[in-house]
Amino acid sequence: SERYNARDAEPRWQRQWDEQAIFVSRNDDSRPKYYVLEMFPYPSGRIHIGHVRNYTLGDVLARFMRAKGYNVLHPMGWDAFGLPAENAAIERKVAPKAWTYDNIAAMKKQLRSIGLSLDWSREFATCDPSYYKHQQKMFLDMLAAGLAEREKRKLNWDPVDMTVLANEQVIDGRGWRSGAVVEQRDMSQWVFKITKYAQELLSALDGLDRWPDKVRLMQRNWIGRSEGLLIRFALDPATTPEGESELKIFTTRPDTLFGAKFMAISADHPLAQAAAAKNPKLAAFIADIKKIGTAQEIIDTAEKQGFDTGIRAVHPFDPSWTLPVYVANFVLIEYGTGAIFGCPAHDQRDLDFVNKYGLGNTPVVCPEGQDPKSFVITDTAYDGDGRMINSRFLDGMTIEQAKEEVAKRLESELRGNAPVGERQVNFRLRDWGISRQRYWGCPIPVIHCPKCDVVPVPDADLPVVLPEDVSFDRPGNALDHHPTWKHVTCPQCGGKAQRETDTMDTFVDSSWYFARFTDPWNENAPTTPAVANRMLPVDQYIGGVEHAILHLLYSRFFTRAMKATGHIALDEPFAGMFTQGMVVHETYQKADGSFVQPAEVKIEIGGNGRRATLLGTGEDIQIGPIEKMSKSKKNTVDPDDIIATYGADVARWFMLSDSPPDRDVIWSDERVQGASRFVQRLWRLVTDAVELAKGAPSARPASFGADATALRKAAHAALDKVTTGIERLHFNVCLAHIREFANAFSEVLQRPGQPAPALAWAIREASQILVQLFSPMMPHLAEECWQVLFENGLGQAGLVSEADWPQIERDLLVEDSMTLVVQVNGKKRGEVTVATAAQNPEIEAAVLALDAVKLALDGKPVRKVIIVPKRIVNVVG
Ligand code: ANZ
Ligand code: ZN
Repeated sequence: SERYNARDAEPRWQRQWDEQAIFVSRNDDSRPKYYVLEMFPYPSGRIHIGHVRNYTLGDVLARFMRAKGYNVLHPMGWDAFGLPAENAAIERKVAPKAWTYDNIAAMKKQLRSIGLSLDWSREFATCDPSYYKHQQKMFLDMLAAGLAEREKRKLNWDPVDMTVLANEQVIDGRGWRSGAVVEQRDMSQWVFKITKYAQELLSALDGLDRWPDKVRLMQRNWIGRSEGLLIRFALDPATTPEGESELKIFTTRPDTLFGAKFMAISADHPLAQAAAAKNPKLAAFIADIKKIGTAQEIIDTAEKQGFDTGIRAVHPFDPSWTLPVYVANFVLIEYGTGAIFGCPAHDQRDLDFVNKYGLGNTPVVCPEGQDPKSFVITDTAYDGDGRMINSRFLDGMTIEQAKEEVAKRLESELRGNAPVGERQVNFRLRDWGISRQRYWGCPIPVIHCPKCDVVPVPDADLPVVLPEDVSFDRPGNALDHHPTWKHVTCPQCGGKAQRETDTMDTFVDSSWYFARFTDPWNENAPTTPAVANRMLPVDQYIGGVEHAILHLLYSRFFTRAMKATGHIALDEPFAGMFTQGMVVHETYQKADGSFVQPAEVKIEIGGNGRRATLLGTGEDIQIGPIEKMSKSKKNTVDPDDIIATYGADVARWFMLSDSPPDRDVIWSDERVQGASRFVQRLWRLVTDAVELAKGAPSARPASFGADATALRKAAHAALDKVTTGIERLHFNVCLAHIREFANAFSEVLQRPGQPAPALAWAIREASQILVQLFSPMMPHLAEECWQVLFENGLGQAGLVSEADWPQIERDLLVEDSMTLVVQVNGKKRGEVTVATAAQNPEIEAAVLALDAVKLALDGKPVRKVIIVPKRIVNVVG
């Protein structure tokens, strides 16, 4: 038969799916719903291979669930705001809007060529005014509900991108996009009150049992709940600036109070400011350490530095005991009270600090089994379990008992009218700052009036549309530079006023797009609650683990905010979450260190392993480590090239084979070629089967011979395993079962002679099952095969993409043989396979006939044979 021609078949089937609109999901469909969503792409200009993996994973599930009879929602759109569009405008003088929509058109064409079962009728881009109009409305709803606020605070300023960044977007003290060292600035900005939901966002993680544990753990850590005690330390008046009398600290280790050696406050603490007013050296120190970023990583790795303010604090359990108060660079203003007491023996930062300033340490927790007298701390703090020592009334207690005792005593002790200690729960999570000083984003719909302050844009004036006549001839925010856009009259007093020129963080756009997909046609509201509540949550969300914190946490918050403002009636947007691995590739380098693309390299496998040379020149190429595909390392492959050369089905099959979907997959040309050969093999297999099964009876035979039964068993076993494999997203395992079944099937087909009618019927059944099994992974090939079956009177009319998933005949899954371990005198000597129905005398005979058993008995008589049903046979000699 002829070779399967993907280049001809793939576009043909894609057109047919489109014309028949089979992947369009209707909101009035009464079947149970299943919502599959992959993280929507940023329209950078080209689909990369990671997208192909991401969307293929979702597509397999979507196609499978459709075959299982669900009303599948599988939409696609564009996360279209963001900085690259502005950079393109600056570098190439193209308008951000034109650049973005051109990219969308190009990428949409690429996505179509992958053969995804997407409902394009719901497509939108977040930069469409018809989308962001609703986002602006929700912002105003949140403002009214106290979930959005204007706040003045220290902000992460990215000096290269000239914008504010959220804490989440500062990685190792640098902007996540620009890589520039982030500066701290005092600015007013808009925040979403995500902290109002801190506890709820934390508690609800327990219920997300179809999320990866590691993602839940990352969110837990990010939210960072800790239980502790707020303690008011009195300050010695003789040492303290006017107007200050106490220092409030937050501690999670009140048990270690008797090990305290110093107090430390943040450079931004009011007490530090007060002390610096009269102390120029301290002021200089403060200015110096403020240059460092507030990112946790920077603080953790920077050398500990402090400056003694001269102020002395009084120990809460001993009025004659005072502690020096330092300004220190490792205390954050944003956390707790911006002040701590330091217990060096049990906290590494504190220990590094005292070792530098010679303040000493006293251990107060002694590990079980250690002699307190010989327990000394030098360079490593002890943060483990143990009993209290050197701690007066706490001595001998466990840490937990001591914490409780200290809390109780300080809670009941009053100074002024207030207790000295107060239990408190603290969260690391900060409110989400959303103001960005950028043009290409969703305008924040408020107006600043000199008389009325902040005035919301009236609903009737939404959307606040981005102007298109902007210029990027100077750095900063093009919206702010626009000659007229920001000048408006105040909706309240009619006086002169100015629009807010900040736009929203693009993470806002992606925090609710999944909800918009449920009814993107609603012009009057972000969602149609009845529809959204029925179609949500997303049953399976798929995307990269790089979004484990930012996007997933924001979406969980935003869903709650939408609930609070009446747009939706659920809390959790994503019932199932799957984080896929990356596509990685070897790197190739010339002798001068420059990287070359895989397509330029020829690999030969010789006696000394693999050798690489440059195509054309033949110059030696160094094969480097396997790394994430990146432009700089030139180890990328272009999906367009792969699809043009091999077809989409091969790319899809390759993406799913070898590695579990949550692990990295190594791109390998050899294996892609292997996938390509497998496509041809399947095609041949089906066309061969058609020839042999042509005369098959249409009615199911009353009985099947051994050969027909064996084939049917193989087909239904594969069906069973692939079904559960897809349900569990174990796609690589499914592929292995399909290969195994294809092998067994082709053996049957190679037998000489024309098959008897019952076997012919079984061959037809097996062909149908096989084609359906691989149809979620290789849908084009499957359509082509399905059509051939139908044209030869062996299959069903219509598209395989619309066929019901085959029914498993459970009777055929029963194993008819079993394998038992054979032991002689308790030692394993081999295995025996017998019929499941075999009786003990039969099993015994089979075992004693084994050479390995005779050898082990070495002529000794058999005294007894013990049979553990279905598992072990032990021969005692
Ligand atoms: C005394 C102490 C003794 C502490 C000890 C720890 C160990 P988590 O668990 O993350 O909540 N801390 C409090 N506020 C701080 C701030 N603004 N900047 C830097 N550090 C701060 O951490 C709570 C602990 O971190 C607190 O408990 C405090 O140090 C420190 F053996 O108090 B601890
Ligand atoms: Zn006004």
